[in-house]
Amino acid sequence: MIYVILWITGITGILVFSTMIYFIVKYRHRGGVGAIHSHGNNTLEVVWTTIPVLIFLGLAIYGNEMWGRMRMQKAPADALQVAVVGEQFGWNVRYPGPDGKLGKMDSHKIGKDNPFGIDPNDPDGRDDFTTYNDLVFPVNRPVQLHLSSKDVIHAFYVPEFRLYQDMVPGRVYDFVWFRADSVGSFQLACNQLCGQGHYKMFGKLAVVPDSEYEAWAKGKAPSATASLSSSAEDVATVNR
Ligand SMILES: [Cu+2]
Repeated sequence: MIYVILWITGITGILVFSTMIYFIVKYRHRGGVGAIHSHGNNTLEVVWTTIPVLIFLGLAIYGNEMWGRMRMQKAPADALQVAVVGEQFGWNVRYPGPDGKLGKMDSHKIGKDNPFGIDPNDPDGRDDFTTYNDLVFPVNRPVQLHLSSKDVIHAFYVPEFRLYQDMVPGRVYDFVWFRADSVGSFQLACNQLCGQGHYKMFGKLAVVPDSEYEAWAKGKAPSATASLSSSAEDVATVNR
């Protein structure tokens, strides 16, 4: 799409600038030649309005089609499932435990005390663990994200991944997935102006070899949000 747009704008630019230079030379000031007064030309106005409208409409339909196709590409079945929930001003992150299954998220259950909207009785979630502003991903392994927000609109943005997705409260976005192909340290930035602390809303993000990821995950205690406690009070202390 970028190349299509580059061609259209490139050709338009060349045509416009050639015409402009031609006119500048042809209608330059010469002694004894008076200026012509023009009140415009309705036919020309209609033509040069209609053409861009059609081009923009075409690009919008084309872009929507491409976006639809991108979203149709489902994450591979072995993708690591990770939930990320934005809040003012930080990132709640939830990883599956040894069973490899992430507790189901329900946007209706998301609240101050339950940022992930997890049902405490869901057995898949019992061994999940959580972090705050700390993300570790294994290299060369697909990662499927479950994105949401607790309060206002935030956006998951990692420029190096070419990955950007707004997170609107009340919705869980689970079509975003990626495969990082080299190790490194990156920053997860919030890309929606979400309040006074927006500037400091960033997460530490590391892409590491698989074994290093496994060791890191093993060292994390299971989140008690997923434990037997269903009292909101207990859940709150755990997620802080
Ligand atoms: Cu934010």
